[in-house]
Amino acid sequence: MAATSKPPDVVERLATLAKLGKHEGGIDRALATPAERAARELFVTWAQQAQLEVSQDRVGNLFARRHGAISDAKAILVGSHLDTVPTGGAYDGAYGVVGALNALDLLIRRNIVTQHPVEAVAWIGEEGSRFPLGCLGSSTFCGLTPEAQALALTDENGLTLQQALASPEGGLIPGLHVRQGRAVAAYLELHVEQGPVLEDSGVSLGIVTAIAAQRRYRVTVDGKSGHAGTVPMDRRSDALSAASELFLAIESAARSTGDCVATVGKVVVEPGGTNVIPLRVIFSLDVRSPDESHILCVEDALQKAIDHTKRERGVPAVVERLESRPAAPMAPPLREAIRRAAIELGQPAIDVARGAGHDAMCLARIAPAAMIFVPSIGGLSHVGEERTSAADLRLGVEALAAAIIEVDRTP
Ligand code: HGY
Ligand code: MN
Ligand code: MN
Repeated sequence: MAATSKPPDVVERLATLAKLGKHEGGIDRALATPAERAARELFVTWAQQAQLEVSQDRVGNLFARRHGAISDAKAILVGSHLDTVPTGGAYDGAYGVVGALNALDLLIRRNIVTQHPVEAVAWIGEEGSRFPLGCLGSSTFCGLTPEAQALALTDENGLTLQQALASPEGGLIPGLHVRQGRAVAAYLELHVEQGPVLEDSGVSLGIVTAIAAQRRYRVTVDGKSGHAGTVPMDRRSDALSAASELFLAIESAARSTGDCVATVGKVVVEPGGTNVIPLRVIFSLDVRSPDESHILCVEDALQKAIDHTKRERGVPAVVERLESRPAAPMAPPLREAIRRAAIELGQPAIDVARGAGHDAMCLARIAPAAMIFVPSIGGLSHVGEERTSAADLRLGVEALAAAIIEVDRTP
């Protein structure tokens, strides 16, 4: 492609993306909604501008391929996700997708031909905000989630992923080549750190050492309803009071392990009347640790607390495990390739171990994977205030392009 137009700027593209799903509390781009579909369409438009070969798999993951010198070589995949949490920021996920497209654009403009094909990727449904499985697109691509199981997942309105992907306003993008197969030589993901380590250290590039193990659950607590004004306190089986005991047991167990983080992020109280004793509470639980045995400690503590509330309050509870991802060490040869790339750019880079989950933890199960972080201002993420400086955003794209070249040379 003759590089006539000016190179796309990652800051401008992210500002364009950030308008999709924008509301006063941040950005909401849940999978297969019109805003998230519009973001996927932008990916296709930008990929076609760079004359990359666009394809889409059956669950909606998007790929933009640049051929390499060795046509039948496995591809180097470089990507992240375009969906967000309900109050997301402009950078979590989107930065890695735009960064991948812009890094490929840099290679094209500089006439740098890689041996391997390189594909920019937009994974669907990484956040698990609408369908109850995180890394939905990448885990299906990697064969960790059977495609039929993914398509059968239902949202809170009982709509299946398959039905959502069939909807004209939020579903699959029509007319794209259907991507088959999952031959991957290596995977790179550029992401904002979502924590304070880089900012505290004054270094702009982070090389991820490993991604923590993560488990997600749904807990259903069943009590007895009744009139708020007439049932004496000693004759209640209040589902919300019982659930509150479980919340505190989870918190103290996580604290006691020293490195676990446990979060009850969503609580539904039924029937939800101000003068009705709660009949049922359904809550989400997200537990992570670099050491999977510590997650089991929290699971055990929760079960003990459930046994206690059943005995003492007559309120039983059931735990469903929705997702379990082992810790994912990042591939040392790729980490060294990123380190060499940083040196070429004359930039310091430090190792960072982080708790956020990423699509890289799925790709790491089928190929060598590695991640590059840039600083998050104030360590903030999953909030509308998520920020990263323009200089760091641009540096990350240069580092990603240099890392692709280094990885391409790594046997
Ligand atoms: O939950 C996570 O760590 C990721 O943002 N999905
Ligand atoms: Mn996220
Ligand atoms: Mn993310």
